[in-house]
Order: sequence, then C-alpha cells, then structure tokens
Amino acid sequence: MKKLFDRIKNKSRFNYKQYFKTNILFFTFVISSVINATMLRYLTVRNYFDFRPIIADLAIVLLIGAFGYFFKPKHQFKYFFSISILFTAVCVINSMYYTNYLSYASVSLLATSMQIVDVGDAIVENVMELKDFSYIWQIFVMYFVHVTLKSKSYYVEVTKTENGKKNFKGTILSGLIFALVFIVTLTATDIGRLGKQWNREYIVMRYGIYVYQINDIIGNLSPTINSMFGYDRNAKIFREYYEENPLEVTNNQYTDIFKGKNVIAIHAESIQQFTLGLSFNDKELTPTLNKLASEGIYFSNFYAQESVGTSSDSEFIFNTGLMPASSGTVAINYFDREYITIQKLLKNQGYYTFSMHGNNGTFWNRNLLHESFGYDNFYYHTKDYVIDETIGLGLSDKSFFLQSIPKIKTISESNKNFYGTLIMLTNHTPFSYIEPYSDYSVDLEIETVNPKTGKKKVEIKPYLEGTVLGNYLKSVHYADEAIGELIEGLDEEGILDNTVIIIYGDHDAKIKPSEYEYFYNYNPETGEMLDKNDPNYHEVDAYEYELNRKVPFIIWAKDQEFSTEVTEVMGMYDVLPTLGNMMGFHSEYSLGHDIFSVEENLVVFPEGNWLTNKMYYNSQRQEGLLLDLDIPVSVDYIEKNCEIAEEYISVSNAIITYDLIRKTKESSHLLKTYK
Ligand code: GP9
Ligand code: MN
Repeated sequence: MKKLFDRIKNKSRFNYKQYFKTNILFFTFVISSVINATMLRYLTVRNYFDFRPIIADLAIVLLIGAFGYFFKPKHQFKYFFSISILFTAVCVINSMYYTNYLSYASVSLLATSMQIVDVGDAIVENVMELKDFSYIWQIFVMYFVHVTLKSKSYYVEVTKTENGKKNFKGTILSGLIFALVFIVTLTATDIGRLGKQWNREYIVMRYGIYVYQINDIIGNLSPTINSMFGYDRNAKIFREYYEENPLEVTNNQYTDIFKGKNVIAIHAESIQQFTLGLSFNDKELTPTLNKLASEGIYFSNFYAQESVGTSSDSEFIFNTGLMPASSGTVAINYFDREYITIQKLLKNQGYYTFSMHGNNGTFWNRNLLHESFGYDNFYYHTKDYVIDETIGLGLSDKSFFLQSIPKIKTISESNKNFYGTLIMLTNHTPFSYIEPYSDYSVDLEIETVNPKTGKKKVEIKPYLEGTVLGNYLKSVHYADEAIGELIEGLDEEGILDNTVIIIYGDHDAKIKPSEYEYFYNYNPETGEMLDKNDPNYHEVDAYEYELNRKVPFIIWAKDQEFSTEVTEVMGMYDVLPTLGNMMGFHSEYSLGHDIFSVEENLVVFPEGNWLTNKMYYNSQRQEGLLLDLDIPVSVDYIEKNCEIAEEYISVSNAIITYDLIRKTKESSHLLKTYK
C-alpha cells in the first residue's frame, strides 16, 4: 500500500521547472498571442482594460496551441510560427479596420474589400496608422526565440524527453478549464450578443478578438449550412414586426405637395453638415448649399446611418427605408433580393427612373444594384460620359454635371415625369487631389496697418492649408460650386420649373479628431496652439465626433419658398416615408417615419447606437449622453429605445438575408401591384 502511495505521489509531483524549460517556444507563442489580443483592445477602444477577455484569449490560444504537440519538437516551430502570423494578421487587419470604421472586420467583407482596392490612395493617406502594425513584433520574437533555441541545441535536448501526447492532453485540459472559468462569467446579454453579431465592439471587448473572429466565421457559414432554421426564426421576426407595426399614413401640411413633380436627387459624396455655414476670409465655404438650405426645407440634424458599405449603404437606406446589412453589404452580397424602393413606387406612378455616375459601373456593384432598385437606366463612366477631366477617383463633378444636363433634358422631353439620382465623386477622401482645382484659401488673410505710413497690407497667416481638414474643406467648396453650376444649367434648360432638387450627404469624411482639434485650438494670428490644460481647449471627444458625423439633407424647389429648418433628429431611413408623404407613395416595409408626423424620432445606427433629440446612446459601451441637461430621461426610455434599435436591425437583416419581401409577395396579391 505504501508503495502505491509513493508511486502516486511521485507521479503527481509535477516538475514545473523542467516543464517550462522544455516548452519555451510554446510559452512564447501563448504569451505573445495573449499580449497582442490585449493590446488590440487597448489600442482600439482606448484606455479600456478588462481581465475577462484575457481569460478567453488564453483559452483559445491554449486550445489551438495544443495541436502543436502533434509535431516533433523540431517541426513545432513551423506550426507555432504559422499560427502567430495568422494571429498577427487578425490583429493588424482589425486594428486598421477599427481606425477606419470604428468597428471590427468580418470575413463577410472579403467580397466588399475589392471596392477598397479602387480607393487605395485614400487608405494609405488617411486610414493606415503606425499603431496598426505594432502587432508584428510577435512574428519577430517567435523567430528570434526559435533561432536562439536552435543554436543552443534546444530541440535536440527536448526530443530526448519529449512527451507530445501528454503535453497535448495537459494543454487541452488547461484550455478547457480557462474556457469554463470564462463561461461562468457570461451573462444572458453577453451570450445573446455573440449570437447576433452586430454589436462587434461589445463582442471583442467581452470575448477577445480570437473568439470574435472564430464566431464571425461560424456565423457567416451558418446561414448557408442551416438556412432552414435561420429562415423560420427570421421570418417570424419579420412577420411579427409588421403585424404589430403596420403602415400608418398620416396627412400633414406636406402631404402631396410634390405630387407629379420630377425629382433630381444629388448624392453628395462625403459632405458633412458642419461645412454649411463655415466661412474663411469672409467667403462662404458652401454658398450654393447655404442658399438652397435657407430657401428650401433644411434638415439640419440628419444622419446617414451607413455601415461598411458607405456610399452604397446610403443609397440602399435612402431608397428603401431599411437599415444596412449587419454582415457584408447589400450592394455586394444581397443586391439580388427584392426591396420596395422609391424607384419602384414612383414607377407605379408612371415615372421614368435613372441614375448617373462618373465612376465605372461595377464600383459597389452598381450596375446590378441599380437594376435591383428599379432604375430604368444607369448612365455611367465611358459608356455614357467622356472622361475629359479627372480629379481623384475619376471624372470631375463639374464635367460630370455638365455632361449630365443634356441627358436629363432629353429624358424630360420624352417622359411625363422622371426621378433621377446623380452620384457625385470628386469630394472623396483623401481630398488632396483638389489642390490644383481650387482657389479657395483656408489660410487666414489678415489686414494690418503700418502705424507710420498708414499703409494697409494683407498678410497671409498659415492655418488649414496642407492639412487633411483643409483639403477637405477646399474640396467641399469645389463640390458646392459644381452643384451651383448644375442648378444653373438645369434652370437654363427649363428643367427646374417642375423639378424638386434633393441633396443628401452620403456619409461623413472620416477625418480624424486631431484634425478638428487643430482647427478649433490653433490661433493663426498668434501662430499658437492652445495648451491641452487650458480651460478653453476644445477637445473633440468620442460623443462630439460621432454627433458631428451628420450630413446635410435639403429639399428645394425653384418656385416654392419654404425657408424651413427641421431640427428634429432624422435618419436616412426616414427619407422614403417623408418624401413619400410629399409625393403620394408609401412602403409598408420602411422602418423610418415621416418626419412631419412623428412625435419623437429615433435614429438607429448599424451598431445598435441610437439618437433622439434628448439623448445619444452608445450601445457598445452602454453609456449615453444627455443632449439637453434640463430634460432627464428614465431607464425605461433607454431600454425601450435599445429594444427598438435591436428590432430595426433584426428586421432589416431578416429581409436582406432571407429575401422575405419577395417571399411575402410571392404568396400574396402584391405581386401584381409592384411587378
Ligand atoms: C465611388 C463612390 C465612392 O463610385 O461612390 O464610394 P465610397 O468609397 O464613398 O463608399
Ligand atoms: Mn461615398
């Protein structure tokens, strides 16, 4: 008996020193992978530290690392090194992605990434940051440790005592124990969010980047593998939502005011609302937009709600009143679904519908997407335009508009009514191409008087020239001039007499907060920057940055003076119902509201954040900002809006992924109405 005890005792006495000494490469791999994953969270969502995701990272790294023990020690390096490269790539890609989109990457975006190839310069100039590459150290450390170990005959020594099977089992067991400890800390909300996937920042912060990426891959495969199950659940979400929220049409002072009018919608690339009203050296930055805004109906609190599909998402939301897809983009992955669109609804009223764009037709898959929206014709690139002046991504806006006017004239002559979208291009990041085409100065001209001679002279004080924000503003000025020339040209052709002009900024310009801080805190007269500790220092925090992403939305008609500013918060998904009320069309599937009939509007963002006139709420971090300190909000108010936000995202995803409008139409009489 004593013998048996001794044997058990000896067996259980684990020699840790020996274990570490013979598994140096494995530990380098584990520690470096966990450090990188932690660094990613810290460098993206700044100053954020939580111990729980580290346990999840450790569990995943151990479980994956365990398989390295299937190899003989001298071959283990190849395994651990390959996985290190993969993990480093995951961190670099997600870091870059976060810098650009304030969210994390998804495999479903691989198809979309082809669009990024075309805007390559923009990525290099504005998007990449050195910190995005700071994860590469792992690869060097792994290699360095390997070379050192090799030179010390480590692998030869380890082979003598190696016990791969035992190490594999032990590592898997440790991985499972860490996984269990982590799972115990999860709440029902945490589990729900992992399944739904759209609150990406929350998932990465709670589960770590490795779990996030694995979950993302499984999530993207599962609808294909298990579509029947997904279909039933999503069809239920869809059915229940529209049963509880059927289309309600309320008449108001704007009902039918534009019935029978033509429409030209201008998709104004990257124009943000704050640019309206800016002036440099007593020259308005956007005189055309200012004029249209002051004469027409100006929605000054309007948000684009786009996701990673940027321009194409805006087009989709504008035309359908739905939210963008949570994984992938409608333009690339779900363009062939059936949607109820402004184009189709106006075609029911006999309108001819068209779109025009200077870039090539395959960008954002527009040649197929626009057909799916129901445009009768898409005029684009060399098919319909002479590329006689190129700025940045392609045909300059001024040339594009100039060439579009005669086409619109022809359309107006051969159709009773038309609805057309003109997609602008020049004001696209990185904005630096505008320099030779702009005489608008964003430096300051300061007049000084010589006290002795009394002579006046104008001194130019450096300010925004040469900065990204400065180039952007110059580029916006160019876009504004181009819109002015278009309107003049349309007027000369008599097209404005029965035509409503709509202008919407398609999304923000993705300019970094530091650029705005320079703009606010640099004094060109003294040449000094305010100190960060100065009470007057204007810091652009995450809330201000988010809220400043709003874009202008203007409805203007030549002979109708509205001079109305709408300050209620409004989303791109409210356009279809609002314009529909003015023109006599309605979609029972739009999630937005007619802004003139809604009591308190709610703008939902693709990541689940939301905005009302009272509050901006960040669902990722579960914290909000009161917009009027005199109007407090209750917990109920916040919970209710979070619920609605989640509902809008789920319903949109159900429609987009499972083609539910087509399926509903196929089983109802509506088929006849819309086809
Ligand atoms: C190009 C354009 C740009 O055709 O619409 O797309 P974006 O990069 O803004 O999504
Ligand atoms: Mn765009």
